[in-house]
Amino acid sequence: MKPFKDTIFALATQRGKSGIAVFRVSGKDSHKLIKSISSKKKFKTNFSSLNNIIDRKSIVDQTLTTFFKSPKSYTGEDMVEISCHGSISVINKITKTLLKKKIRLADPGEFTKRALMNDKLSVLEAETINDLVNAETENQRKIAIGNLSGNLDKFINEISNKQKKLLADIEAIIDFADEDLPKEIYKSIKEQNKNIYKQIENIIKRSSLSREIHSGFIITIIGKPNTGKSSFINYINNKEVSIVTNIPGTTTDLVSSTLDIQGDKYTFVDTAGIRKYKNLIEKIGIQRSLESAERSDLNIVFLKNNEKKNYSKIKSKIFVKSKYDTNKKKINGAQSISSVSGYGIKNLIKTISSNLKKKPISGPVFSRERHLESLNKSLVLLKSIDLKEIDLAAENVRRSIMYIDGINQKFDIEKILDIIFNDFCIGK
Ligand SMILES: Nc1nc2c(ncn2[C@@H]2O[C@H](COP(=O)(O)OP(=O)(O)OP(=O)(O)O)[C@@H](O)[C@H]2O)c(=O)[nH]1
Ligand SMILES: [Mg+2]
Repeated sequence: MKPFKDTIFALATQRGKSGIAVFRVSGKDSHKLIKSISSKKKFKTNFSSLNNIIDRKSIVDQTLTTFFKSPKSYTGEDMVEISCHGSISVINKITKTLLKKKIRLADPGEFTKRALMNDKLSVLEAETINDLVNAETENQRKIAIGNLSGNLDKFINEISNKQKKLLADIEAIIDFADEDLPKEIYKSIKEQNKNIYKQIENIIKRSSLSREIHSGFIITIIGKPNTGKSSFINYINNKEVSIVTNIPGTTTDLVSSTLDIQGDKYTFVDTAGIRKYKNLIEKIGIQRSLESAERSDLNIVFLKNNEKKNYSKIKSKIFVKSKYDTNKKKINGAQSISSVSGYGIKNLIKTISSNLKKKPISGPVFSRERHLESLNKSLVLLKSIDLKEIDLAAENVRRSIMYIDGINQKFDIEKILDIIFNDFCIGK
């Protein structure tokens, strides 16, 4: 473990009024520090106890304090967690009390960085923790918690070991060219290579799908003025997101709202719609509607009558006619809804999600650009391997190993020599 010089602290919970708030302290002075500001003078390791935080002999707050002894803590260092009452004044006072002790405020992610440096977490696990903290929907959470169990590292190590075996076999051809090598070795090398790059291809495919889960789907609402676009947005959000009036042209700018529908993230964008404009505000609003429609995954077009042909240039769309409660006349190819009675809205949501929903993803996925770039580079190298140019083939495998190992940052080319002699029976 590499010891860090200073001791850091941070509020681990959101700043604001809440039942409790939690402070974290990490570093070699944690134990000394907590004793110097506590009513308790002895802290049993990894045990929570009732403890008054004291500043200049007066009680700041009654807390639950836990001391974690290195290396059995999140960061691997000595750590303290203080669960205090969650008021702004308590949070401020404890912050001041801690700052007087010459420990410093932690940088963003510094606890996890220390955990990483102290080998409590792998690079991939540290990245996943961030995904878990930022997960907004059920599917994002599922992916992050699945990845936290170390299965990304397992995947990388498995691919890396297969690549090293492949390299060992290729190097055997180079090093022992004059000796009797089994004829099947060329076939075996090709098969091994194909097996590796297929695995990489699959995980890249799965990971791209997971990125959609991360960023979610964008759905833009367009249509003539007064067709009930904003009322629909307010109905599904169950609150006044957009202004609704009977004046045509009420909505002028884009109004976004995000919903979790069956575990997926959907961002609905209410717009001014697409129509003739009378002034500059309307012109800009309509321009923005078109831009939003262009970048969205699905567009919902609210119809007044049967003006479907006006929207022939709009990609992936479904048509809707609202106000069913007052006008039951249906339009062919459009779903009827009402934002007053709720008629047809469940069905419309079903249509939207079945249009967009991808198969649920199982198994490890890589969510970061850094990972996907390395996987892609490694894939290109492996696919280019030609055993007629054996030296170049070996070099390509070596470089592809570098990219794969770079994902969880361990690179040990020496191991390959061991594999040649342990795993391959030369001279037999
Ligand atoms: N009865 C009934 N009235 C509705 C329904 N949806 C909207 N309205 C009314 O229709 C009028 C226009 O509704 P909005 O939701 O503002 O329509 P919009 O398409 O957003 O209009 P713009 O923003 O002007 O483009 C308002 O008076 C709403 O109360 C509905 O389902 N039933
Ligand atoms: Mg509107």
